Amino acid sequence: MRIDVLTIFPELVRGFAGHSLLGRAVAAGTVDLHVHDLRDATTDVHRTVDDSPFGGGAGMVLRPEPIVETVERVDPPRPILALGPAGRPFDQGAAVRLAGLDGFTLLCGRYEGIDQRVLDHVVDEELSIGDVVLAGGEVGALVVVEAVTRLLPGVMGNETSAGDESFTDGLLEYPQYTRPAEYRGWAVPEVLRSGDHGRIERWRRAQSLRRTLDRRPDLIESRGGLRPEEEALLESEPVGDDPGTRP
Ligand code: JCQ
Repeated sequence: MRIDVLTIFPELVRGFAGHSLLGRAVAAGTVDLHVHDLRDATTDVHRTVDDSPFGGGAGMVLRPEPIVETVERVDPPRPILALGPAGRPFDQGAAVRLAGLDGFTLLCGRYEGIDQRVLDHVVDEELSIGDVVLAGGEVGALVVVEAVTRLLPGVMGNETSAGDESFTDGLLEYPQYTRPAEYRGWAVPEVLRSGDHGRIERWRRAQSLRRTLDRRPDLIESRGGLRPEEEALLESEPVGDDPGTRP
């Protein structure tokens, strides 16, 4: 998969991409990452990428020329996606769709925004990583790169684990534990050490449902509420309070 990133902080993006899972995927050639410095397409001595907004107001706007000229010179893979708070929400479904492409391009905005003509005529879609305002699109672009590349065949050590986790069936993940079985008086739930795989499966499902009801009722709502067998499971498998929701 080819991923191009257009940014004024190329070293930030390259630095992140050199590490961990993504670093190995790039080294192995599974991910062909091209990072472009928008300043390389400027012509003035100060390599200026921004200017003040028409109509007045605070802050600076990314100029169209460095972006459009970078796109023309590089001919990066489509779609071209711009990161910003006004974008369509990026979620696991969007990550799965992008993971099915041969490539795509991420444009990182900075300052108060990107000249709207770039968004109208060059960018295919705007993406938001959440209802929060960042100083620039770079961290958002890295969120997209990591969420997509970890889904590619051969990127995760465990080929099966990418599917069996939060959001893939619309519920949050159940709690996980590892050794030691007791630490500072905090015991791992007995059921997980019982060896009874049916019981473990039911406990985990009940935990996922309980957590999602408590923390993300919107996710339960969007899958159309609890099914009758899920109601029954929560009745028969008391899971107690969710400590993750304490203030
Ligand atoms: C990304 N959620 C928030 C900030 C303007 C497009 O122009 C702008 C981009 C940014 C940086 O991105 C975000 C963001 N997803 O803040 C302002």
